[in-house]
Amino acid sequence: MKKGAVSKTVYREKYTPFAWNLDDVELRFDIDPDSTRVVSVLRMKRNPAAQPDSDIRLDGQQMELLSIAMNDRDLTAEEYSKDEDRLIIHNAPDACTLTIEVLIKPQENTALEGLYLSGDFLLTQCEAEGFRKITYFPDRPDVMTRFEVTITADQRRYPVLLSNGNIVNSGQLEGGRHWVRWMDPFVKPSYLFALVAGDLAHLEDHFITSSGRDVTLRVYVEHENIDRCDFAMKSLINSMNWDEERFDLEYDLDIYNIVATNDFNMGAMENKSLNIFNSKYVLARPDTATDSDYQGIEGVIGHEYFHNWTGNRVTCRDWFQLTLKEGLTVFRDQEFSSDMQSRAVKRIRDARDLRSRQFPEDAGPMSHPIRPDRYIEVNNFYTMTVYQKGAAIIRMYHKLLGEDGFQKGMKLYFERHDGQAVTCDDFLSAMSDANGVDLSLFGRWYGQSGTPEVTASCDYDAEKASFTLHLSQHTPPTNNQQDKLALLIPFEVGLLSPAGEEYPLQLLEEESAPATSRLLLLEQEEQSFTFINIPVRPVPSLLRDFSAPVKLHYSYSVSDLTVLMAHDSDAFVRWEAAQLLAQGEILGNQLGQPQTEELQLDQGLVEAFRTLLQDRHTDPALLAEAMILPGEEYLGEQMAEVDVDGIHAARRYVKRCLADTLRPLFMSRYKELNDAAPYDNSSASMARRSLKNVCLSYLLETEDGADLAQAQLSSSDNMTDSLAALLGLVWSGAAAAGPALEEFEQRWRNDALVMDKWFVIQATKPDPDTVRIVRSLLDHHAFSINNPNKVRSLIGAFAMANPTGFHVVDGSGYSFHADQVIALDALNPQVAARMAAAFNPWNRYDKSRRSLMKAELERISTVDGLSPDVFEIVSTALGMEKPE
Ligand code: 0A1
Ligand code: ZN
Repeated sequence: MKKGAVSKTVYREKYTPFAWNLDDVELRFDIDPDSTRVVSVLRMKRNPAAQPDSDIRLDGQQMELLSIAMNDRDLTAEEYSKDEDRLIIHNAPDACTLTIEVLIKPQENTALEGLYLSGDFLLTQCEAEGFRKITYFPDRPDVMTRFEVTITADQRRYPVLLSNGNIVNSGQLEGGRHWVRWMDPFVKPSYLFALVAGDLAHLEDHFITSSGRDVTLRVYVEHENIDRCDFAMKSLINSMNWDEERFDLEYDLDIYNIVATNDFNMGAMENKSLNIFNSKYVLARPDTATDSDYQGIEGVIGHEYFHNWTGNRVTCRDWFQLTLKEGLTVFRDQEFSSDMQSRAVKRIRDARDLRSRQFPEDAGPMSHPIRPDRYIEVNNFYTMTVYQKGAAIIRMYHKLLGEDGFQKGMKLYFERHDGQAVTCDDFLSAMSDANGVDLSLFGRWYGQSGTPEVTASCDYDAEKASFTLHLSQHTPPTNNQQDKLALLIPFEVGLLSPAGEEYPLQLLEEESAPATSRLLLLEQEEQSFTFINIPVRPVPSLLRDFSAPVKLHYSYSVSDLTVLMAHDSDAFVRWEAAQLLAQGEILGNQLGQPQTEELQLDQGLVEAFRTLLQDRHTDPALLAEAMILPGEEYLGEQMAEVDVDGIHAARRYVKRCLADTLRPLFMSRYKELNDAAPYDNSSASMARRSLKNVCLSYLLETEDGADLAQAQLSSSDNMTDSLAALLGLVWSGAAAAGPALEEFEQRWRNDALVMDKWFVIQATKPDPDTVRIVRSLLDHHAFSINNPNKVRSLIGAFAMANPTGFHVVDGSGYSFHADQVIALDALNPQVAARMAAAFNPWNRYDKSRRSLMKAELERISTVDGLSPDVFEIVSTALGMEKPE
C-alpha cells in the first residue's frame, strides 16, 4: 500500500502551533481484520496561543470516511473538504464536538503503520505518523489529550482487548461479541496511542513502587511462546527499580503491559502503559537466544520503560526534536545496562557502535544534525545520529555537570515540563539553569552535523618537567552544511609513565594536582594545556572513556600503545590501544602487500595478543573486545577510497598470522573456558563465553578449528555457543558446514527468531558467491518479504554486513539488492528505505563500483509510484556526486 502524498519537505523553522486544543477524545473500535469501523469523538476548542484559523485541519490517509457530524449534526458536502492526506472542516465555531466514522482495512496493511494484523492478532503502531491511518486527527506530538477507548470484538477470536491506561468497564454483547473500555488519565499525543486485540497468553508479576503503588505487570505473547518471557519480565522489574534508584522516577499507573509481535518495523514502541515489542526483544530461552540477545532484551525493555518519563510525560513539540526523547532515553538505557552488567564493556561496545555506524552516516549523503532542519519522511530520521549520537551528546552534559548536576537538571526539566511537548532548547535550559552554567556554546552540538576531528600533539620539556598537550578541532563539511563552528568538546586525559604509572595532573596555573584523570574543555579551534611536575616524558592517554563523539588523530608509537594497552586505568583507552595496534598492522603493513605463507607480523601486535591471552586478571569480556579486530567497515572508513577486497584480505591475513603464531595460547584459553562452569546467563558466564568464542574464531583460522567448532556445536546447550560454532563452520567454508546448516534448520524450522539467525549466518558469509545463495533463500519457506525481521536477516545482513558479498566486482550484489528494495517499497516503504540506505556510501568506492551502485540508485529512483521514504534516501544519495 502506497502513501498518497507527493514528496514534500517539512522545515523545522516553519513550526506553528495547532490552531485547536483537544479537550479529550473518545474512540470506538469495532474490530474486524477485513474492515474495522472506527468512530471518534473529538471535543475541540480554539487554541488562544495559536494563529487563528477558521478551518480545522485533520490528518488522515488510506481510510474510507463514512460520516462526519459537528455537535451531532451531519455536515453537508460544502462544510468540509478532503484529499488523500487530510480532512478540512470549514468555518468551525470556537468550540465544537466532531464525530467522525471511518472504515480501515488492517488485513491489507503491509506497511505495518496504523492498525495491522500479525499472525491472528491485531495491533497498532502509531509513531511517528501512523495514527492518521486509523482515523482523522491532528496527528502531531504537540496536540496532547486524554483518550478513552472502547474496543468491541468477537470474544472467541479476540479474548484479549488492550489499550492505554486502566480498564474502566467491559461487557458482553449478542452474537459472541464483547467489549472493553480503557481510559488513560494522562494526556498524550496520538503517537503514543496503542490497541491490541487477539488471543494471547500472558505472564504476570507485580511491582510495588517506592510510594507503595502496586503495579500489575504483564507480558503478552502468542501461546507457544509463554515459556520465553521470564527474562523480559525480570528486565522490566530491574528497570523499574533502577529508575527509582538512579533517577528518582516512579511509575505512574496501575498497569504496565508489554505485547510481543513477530511483525514490527523497529525494535519496540513505548506507547503509554502498553508497550509493543518486536518479539526479538522479548522472547528468550537459553537454547534459542544468544547472550547478545539477552543484553538486547534488557536494554530495549529498559529503553521503552524509561520513555515513560523521557518521552511520554514530557514529549516532543515536533519531530525535529526527536532526539529530545531518544538521545536522552538511549543514554538512560546505556546507563542502566552499565549498572546491571559491566560498565567498561558497555562503554566499549557503544563506542564501537557509534564509530562504525554513526560516523559513516554523518559523513554520507544523509548526514544531519541530531536535531535535523528538514525532512521529507520523518521515519527516515530514526537514525544512529538522532539516537546514538544524541545519547553521546547527553553523555557530554553528564561529563560536564557530573552525576549530581545532571540529576539537578533532570529534576528541573520535569518540574517545568511535565505534561508538555517541548524542545531540545528547553532541555538545555533546564540543565543550564539548574546548575547556573552557560551552556550556549555546548548547544551548537544540536545544530551541527558531521564528526568533529581532534588532532593532538605534544611537547615535553625535560628541564622544566612540563608536558604540553596541543589540541585542535575541525569538523569537515557535510552534505548540506558547509560551514562548521568550533564546538565545546569535553576531552578526558591521563598521563602515564613509561612503566605505566599514572601521574597526578597539575596544570601550570594550578596549586595542586587534583587527580590522575582530567576533563579538559576544548572550546576553541586550538588550545594548549601544560602539565607540570612530570618527571619523564609520559605516554598520553587521550579521549578517556570516549568522552566526546569525535575522531582523534594522534601519532602513537607502537611502544606507547603497548604501555596504554597493558596499564591504562581507562578501559576504553586500553581497548583503543589494542585496536590501533591491529589497525596499524592491517592498514599500515599488510594492505596491498603480497601475503606470503611465512605469516610475518609486527612483533608489537603479536606480543600484545600474547599478553591478552595470558591475562588471568582482566574481565574476559574486555579481553575479548580487545582481540576482536577492527571491523571491515571501520577500516574502510580510515581510507580515502575503500579497498573492499584489500581490507578483507589484509584483515584475514593478520588474523591467520596471530592464530598461527599463538595457537597453543588460543587453544589453552579456549579449553580452559570451555571446561568452566555450566551455562547460566550471569555477566561472568557471558564474559567467559565471549572470550571463548573469540578464541574459537581465531582457531578456525588453523587446522584445529573445524573439529573444535563441530564438537562445540554438538555438545552445546545454549544458543551463544551453537551459533558461534555454526557461524565459524559456515564462514570458514568447512566441509561440515552444509550438514550443520541442514541439521540446524531441521531443528528450528518453525522458530521464527532462530531461523533469522540461520539466514544471517548465510547472508554474511564473506564470499563472492553469497549473492547467489541469498537469492535462492528468498524462496525458503521460512522467508517472507512481508516480515521486517526476515528482510533484515537476509537482505539487510547481506547488503550491510557483508562487504565481500555485496560489493562483488560484477555488481550482481547491487542489482540483486536494488530489486529487493523495489519489491519491498510496494509493501513496506519504511523498511524499504532502510534497505536502500545500503547504497548511501556509494561514492566511497572505486570508479567501477561507484558507477554500478549509482546506476542502481538511478534505477530505483525511476520506479513509478516510489514512496517518499525511498525517494528521500535515493535522491539524497544521488545528489552527492564525487568530484572527479
Ligand atoms: N520510539 C521507539 C522507536 C520506534 C519508532 C518508530 C516506529 O515506527 C515507525 C516504531 C518504533 C523507540 O525509540 O523505541
Ligand atoms: Zn526510544
